[in-house]
Amino acid sequence: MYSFRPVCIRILALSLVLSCQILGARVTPPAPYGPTPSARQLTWHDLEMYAFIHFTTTTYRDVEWGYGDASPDEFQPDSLDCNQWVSTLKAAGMKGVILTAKHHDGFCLWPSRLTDYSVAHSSWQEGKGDVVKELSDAARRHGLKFGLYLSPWDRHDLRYGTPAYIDYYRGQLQELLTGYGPIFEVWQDGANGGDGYYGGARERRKIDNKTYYDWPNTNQLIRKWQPDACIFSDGGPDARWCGTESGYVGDPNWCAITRNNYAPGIAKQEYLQHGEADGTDWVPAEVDVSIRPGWFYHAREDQQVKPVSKLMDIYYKSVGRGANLILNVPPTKSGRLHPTDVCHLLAFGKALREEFSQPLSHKITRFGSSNTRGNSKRYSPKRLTDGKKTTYWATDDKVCQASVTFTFDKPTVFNRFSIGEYLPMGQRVKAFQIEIETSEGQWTKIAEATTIGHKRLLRFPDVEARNVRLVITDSHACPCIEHVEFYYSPN
Ligand code: FUL
Repeated sequence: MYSFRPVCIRILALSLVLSCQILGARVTPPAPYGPTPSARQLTWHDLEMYAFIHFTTTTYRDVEWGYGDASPDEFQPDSLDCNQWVSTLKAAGMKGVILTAKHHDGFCLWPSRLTDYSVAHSSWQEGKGDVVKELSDAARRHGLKFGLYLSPWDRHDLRYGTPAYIDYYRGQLQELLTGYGPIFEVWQDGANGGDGYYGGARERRKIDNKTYYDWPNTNQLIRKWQPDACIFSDGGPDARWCGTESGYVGDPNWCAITRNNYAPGIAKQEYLQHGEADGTDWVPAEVDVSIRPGWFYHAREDQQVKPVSKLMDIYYKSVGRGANLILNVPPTKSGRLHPTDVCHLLAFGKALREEFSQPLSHKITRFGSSNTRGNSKRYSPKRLTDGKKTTYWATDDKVCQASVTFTFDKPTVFNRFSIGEYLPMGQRVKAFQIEIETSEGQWTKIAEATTIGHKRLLRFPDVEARNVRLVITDSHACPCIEHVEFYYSPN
């Protein structure tokens, strides 16, 4: 007798096998190349841009590095308004804010129980003020992440240079990292100028950058108190200095370095600007730059606030080269941001929104590729524009040169391009270019670049084309590209 059930089961099994193949379940993912980011670093990459706030007694002395002898009473922000800071920063597109809780002058912006050199010993708000609390609360209210800078160099404290100071520094970190909610980044400055007040000694103190601070143990404590915080310094461990304070990271920019050669104060600038293609550790670059010439507010610099065009240039040379950008905005003596800084920041936010306001990938009707991993849908070039952070276009192993052709529904004008690698597979691409097909059927290069990493942004004059090609010209291993986007910017 004809049995219907086994046939059904066979058909079911066959269609399961077929759909598995079509969906690419059988195709193995590429192997990661080199070091890869931790979960906390992946979250950090997505922040892209946040602000720095430099504020302390130094603001009132009109200098950059306070000597450490200012009286706590000199700190008098009579109209402190952290809400104004944060709402301005948010409108500028910042995703977080990092405060100098203590700069080199040693004055603490929170009521530390471990020193009498703090807001608690100032006549400001009768010793009841706490800038760390005000800013962390304001940041959270506006949905911005909060981070802290605690200067290792302390020109005020008598203990500086002795082992007792390290206990003090760690005790301060504990107060800050356990008392103010989640912290996304801890900033360790490598600057160490030597001379200072040091409890009245007024002398030059030299420490050995490599051994004095015992960073490995301090960093373990930071991990204990704030496991999700990224630690920034000249050598990481999580994010590195970009080797300059002028507002750019090198090109190429590799996320890897060989970490053990660097620590706060131990930096090779040229090396940190580019990272190392074959570095052993994932330590991506952060670009620190101020909106003014100095890090602290000086009225004499009111005419030198960076204009939007310069801020945009910095953005393309930091975020647009796969780094994060930390833009410093120093409050004035009153405790508010200066109107010029506010005006430039708001205009910058508007310009950024305009820059990326017209994405065009939804107009792409056809995707072709010279190679797709295992011919699988899972790694298809369509993944480049699906808006998902977990999918990517990949090629077969050993295919390190490959292209994707995008066909728009009609000839389309664009002048910006964004591309990002799928970072859990490491940083792979060394060089790529964008080409358009001319009306004569020729392919012409319109832009080229080196590394990609989290994001690469390209600006070029308007071009019009229906067929556009992304060509990966060189890669350490088969490329794994997470997104591409085309934009038309009116700017
Ligand atoms: C430098 C410091 O010396 C500056 O004052 C500022 O804090 C800057 C962000 O880092 O190394």
